[in-house]
Amino acid sequence: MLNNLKAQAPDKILALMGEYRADPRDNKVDLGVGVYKDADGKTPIMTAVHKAEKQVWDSETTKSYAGLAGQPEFHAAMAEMVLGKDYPADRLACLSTVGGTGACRMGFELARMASEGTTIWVSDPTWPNHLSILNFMGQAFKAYRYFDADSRSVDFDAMMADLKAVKKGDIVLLHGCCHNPTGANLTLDQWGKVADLLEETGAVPMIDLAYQGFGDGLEEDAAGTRLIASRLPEVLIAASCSKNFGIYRERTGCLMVLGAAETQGVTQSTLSYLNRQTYSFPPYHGQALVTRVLTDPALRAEWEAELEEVRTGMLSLRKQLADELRRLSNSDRFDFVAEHRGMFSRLGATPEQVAKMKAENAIYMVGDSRINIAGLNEKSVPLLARALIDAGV
Ligand code: PLP
Ligand code: TYF
Repeated sequence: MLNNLKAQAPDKILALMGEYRADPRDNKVDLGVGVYKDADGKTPIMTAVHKAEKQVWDSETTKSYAGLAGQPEFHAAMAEMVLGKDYPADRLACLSTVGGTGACRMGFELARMASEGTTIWVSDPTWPNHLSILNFMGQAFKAYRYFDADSRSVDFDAMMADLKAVKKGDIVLLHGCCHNPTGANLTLDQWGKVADLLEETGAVPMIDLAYQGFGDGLEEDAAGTRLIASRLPEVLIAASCSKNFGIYRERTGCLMVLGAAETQGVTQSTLSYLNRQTYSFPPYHGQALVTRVLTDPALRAEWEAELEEVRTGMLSLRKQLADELRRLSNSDRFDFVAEHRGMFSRLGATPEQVAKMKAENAIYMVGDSRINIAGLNEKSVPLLARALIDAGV
């Protein structure tokens, strides 16, 4: 039986992580996998999260099974964070999932059950896992143009032109903020135009929100999602807690589904069913941590301050890199680095240039020239800038 299996191509981002670890050079710079790192290259446990963890440890009296769909208090806290205090609870169904990846997967599964023959529209480019999951599911999908390679910004006209072809019941997958892999994002005005188009066509938005708090701020990063949620009758939101709470390995995420109040009950039971068919109960620990952090005022304030530090730290690295590249290139062609938001920027280097920087400068970035800004520090910014210019980017 097992000899029927074919080797699967490894995840390129995770493979790069392994390659970096094996590199003996001590000047190496890791700009690969999307994990936040401080100036010392560490991925710390946030102090508010650590305190919440102690509280959970002190107060927890059982490890018996908990909710199949997850914990209602986690759902309420997440809904409030993502949708705002006045979110429509009577129209909302929630599912705790195995990370944001699990939320994406369950969202795709729900779409497939609810909308026969649906096509899922994804940005070109998008997070490679979206594509690999859709391929694995045998789910039909199409790409819409998103990124203008010359300006390294959103090609909004092209995006809208492609999305004109969506049909009623199709799903349009949007990155809520901090687009992965490009770093280029929609303005609020553009979100409004996307909402108009979705209203006209009857397509259903699905928003992947994996970096809330990493772009312009916790509230600001939810603005596009909230606009869509206020305008469209049905919306899917796949939220991840991995980055903004720094709890990557706890595998914590939430799929939120907004619909008519009459469909809320069946939607909620379908979500529970999806968890049950896949792994039964979702991981509990991360939900408990996030709930405590979001609902305890002191922990919340501490977490928000820490998250803000992470966000502004990445912004100042962006500015430093853009300034350095402006100086070295004697041009403004790298100014987009300071315009982009979130952990990532796609720099526009060719695969050959990316390989050259890895070989000659020990700088690791994803093959499409996506860099993780948080992998930089004050010392490595000038090294990257120099390497980019020397490689002819
Ligand atoms: N969606 C996007 C766009 C991502 O970049 C990520 C990765 O971090 C995720 C979803 C989900 O991450 P996780 O499953 O670790 O929560
Ligand atoms: O894009 C990234 O780097 C993050 C982390 O299979 C990640 O989203 C990368 C690959 C993967 C899962 C998570």
